[in-house]
Amino acid sequence: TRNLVLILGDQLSHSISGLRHSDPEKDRVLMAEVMDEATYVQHHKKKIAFLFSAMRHFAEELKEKGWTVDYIRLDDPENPGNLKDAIQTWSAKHEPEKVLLTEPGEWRLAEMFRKLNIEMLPDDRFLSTKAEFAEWADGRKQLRMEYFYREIRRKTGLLMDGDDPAEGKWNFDSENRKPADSDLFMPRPLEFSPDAMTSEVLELVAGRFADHFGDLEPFTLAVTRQDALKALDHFIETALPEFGDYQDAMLTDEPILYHSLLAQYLNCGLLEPLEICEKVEEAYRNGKAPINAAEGYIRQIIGWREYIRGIYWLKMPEYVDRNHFGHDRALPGFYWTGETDMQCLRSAISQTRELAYAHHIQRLMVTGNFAMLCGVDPVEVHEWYLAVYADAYEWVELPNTIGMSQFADGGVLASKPYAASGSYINRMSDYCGSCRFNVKKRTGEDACPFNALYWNFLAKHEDKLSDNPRMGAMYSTWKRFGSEEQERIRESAANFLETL
Ligand code: FAD
Ligand code: DLZ
Repeated sequence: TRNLVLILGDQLSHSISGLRHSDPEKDRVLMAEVMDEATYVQHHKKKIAFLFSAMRHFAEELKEKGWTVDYIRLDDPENPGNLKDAIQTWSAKHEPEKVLLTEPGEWRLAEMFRKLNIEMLPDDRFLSTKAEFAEWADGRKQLRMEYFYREIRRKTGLLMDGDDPAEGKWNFDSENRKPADSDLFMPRPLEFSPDAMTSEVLELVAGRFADHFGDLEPFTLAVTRQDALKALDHFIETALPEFGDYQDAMLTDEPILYHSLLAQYLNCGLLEPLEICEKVEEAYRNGKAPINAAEGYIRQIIGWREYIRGIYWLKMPEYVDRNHFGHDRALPGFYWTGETDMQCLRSAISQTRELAYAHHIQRLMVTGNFAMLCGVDPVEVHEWYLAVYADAYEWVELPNTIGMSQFADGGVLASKPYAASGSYINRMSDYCGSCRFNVKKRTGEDACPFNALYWNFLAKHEDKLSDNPRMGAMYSTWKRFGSEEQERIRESAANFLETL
């Protein structure tokens, strides 16, 4: 053997650099299902099953293309348990000239491979490199996604008419904040029946990970590129046109609304960012989707996703320890059970347990917002998000959690905390109508807890937030409450926090 090429669970792309730099005639591929990766946080059962099945299908595709693949299954008696031992044992077996891989998406693994002196090739499945992001960030006072995004629009030519953005504006977000009504004709994502290989994985996961969070079945995710492409086409045809309008909306009985459910395919390599965006642009150019939908969608992928990755590599390893507000409360137990009387949290957490999915506003403005208002330790919040979503990998989850949702980085990523009271949730959802708490009330036992928690949070962190020009109006309102109402709010919040 010349080279031993390691392919990780989130590197399931035929065009990945590790394979491009190798030769099926001379090199062999190593893939391993290992307990360490499956348990370093308690990943959702569906996430583990999804990834193991996608890995097995990918290994088969590689073999069909002529590669020699050593695939170590979790239940293989020789399973080494972790990636380091897998490399060392398989290197001893085959004595390759060198071991190589595409750099991993996570600091922890990158450090481990660096220490082993293994050759790492850049991961070019992104539209910008780490170095380009660092260069863009260098010397800027503020790192705002919007400006980075415009550069990628120019670089890729996506939604550009010559030098100008399509329809004269870079960003149509102001049109994308409509609440939604339940609709019998709402599109549904494509569902895929488990084949024999997936069924075998489901049995394995049921046996080995019974104590992990989440429902394993029904299992309807795609596990091959071919099926992920079908899911992409289906989204573009059925949901993209409304994606923009209802991007921020939440409904109890509609966990997915007009979202694409594509992040898990994109993040493990079954789909590529540019091919998704090109298809979305094509739908727009053919009159099948309006600009606010196409621009809004493309911005999530070439803007937010790339920007988040840039922040991760720019700020790690210290970023994970950021705790701007000094929050130290334990994560409430109901994040694992959904058992709470707050309808919004119950709904978002229950669907997370069932589907390993919640959409962005549920993650940001329900579970994330609540954790920040309660003062939960950001590391506990981070480990929860990393575990419970099928699309979660640290490079994308961590900045979204630490930066965007908890403001624990003190404003590297967001210009102000995404803190909101019950009235935001009421405006954007149908949760409050069926909730035991009254969203209109600020204090008292039956008041929506988000309300007192919100004002209590602002009051508590006045020293850190009141200078922020975007927070000024809220602090003026707080002052207008007067000291008696302020005291009632503090007491209501304290009473509620006692119950957690
Ligand atoms: P859609 O709503 O259809 O959006 C389209 C695509 O845009 C997504 O598939 C995703 O690739 C990309 N995207 C959208 N928003 C973001 C964002 N903020 N950051 C990066 N990419 C984005 N996304 C992950 O992929 N993995 C995570 O682990 C993750 N953790 C998050 C944690 C928190 C606290 C928050 C607030 C957000 C997190 N996100 C994460 C971002 C976003 O919520 C998900 O990408 C999205 O909900 C995935 O569902 P979808 O594919 O239906 O997305
Ligand atoms: C997330 C994950 C899981 C659950 N299991 C494996 C595995 O058994 N083998 C593997 O190679 N990769 C796995 N992964 C993905 C890795 O943890 C991933 O490469 C890092 O999270 C880097 O993004």
